[in-house]
Amino acid sequence: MKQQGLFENSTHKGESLPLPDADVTYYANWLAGSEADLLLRTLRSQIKWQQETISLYGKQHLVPRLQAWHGDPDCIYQYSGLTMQPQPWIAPLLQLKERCEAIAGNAFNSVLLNWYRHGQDSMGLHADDEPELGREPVIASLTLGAERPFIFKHRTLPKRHTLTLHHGSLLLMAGRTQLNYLHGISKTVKAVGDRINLTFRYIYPQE
Ligand SMILES: O=C(O)CCC(=O)C(=O)O
Ligand SMILES: [Mn+2]
Repeated sequence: MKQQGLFENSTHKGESLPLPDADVTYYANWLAGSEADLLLRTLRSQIKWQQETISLYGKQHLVPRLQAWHGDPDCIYQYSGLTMQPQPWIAPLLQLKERCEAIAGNAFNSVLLNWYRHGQDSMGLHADDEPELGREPVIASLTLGAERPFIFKHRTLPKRHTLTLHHGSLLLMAGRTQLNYLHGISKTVKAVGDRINLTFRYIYPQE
């Protein structure tokens, strides 16, 4: 018998990815093309995009993409020595948050936005496993714009899986995905357009 995934009750058709020790569901056409186009234009202009500097092994590096962090006022997110204070919700983000909550069956209180301006913008392999996300976080990841390969790499097994994330698609990562896999977006020399990714998250307040 097929195992019941966390997200199978949705009216959208999701595809469960063949990843052992993980729970990942992909909705290729979560948003209609016209809606995704409008959102891409809206977010390019309405978000206060910033290029952060992070410190790695004592050296300062510009993050190879633009970012923004929005959420409830107490949602402070820390990674790579950066402390991100949330910008308030704006209407398009709040509406998306509610739709992600409905399909994921999980509450979100924050969203990280990444704008990959061209093929030289990227995100190194990592897991979303910071303590404030809890042990088995549910993360809803919306892609707008250019298609880029999204890589999953198992932490201990020789298992890699690459998925091309479509304009308007939603990727839900849950269960033990972050414990067992790293994920990322590589640079490419191909001429690719820009891409915005939004990851809705639930941040637990830290003492
Ligand atoms: O751009 C993506 O699809 C991935 C973004 C991501 O992994 C993150 O924001 O933690
Ligand atoms: Mn991530």
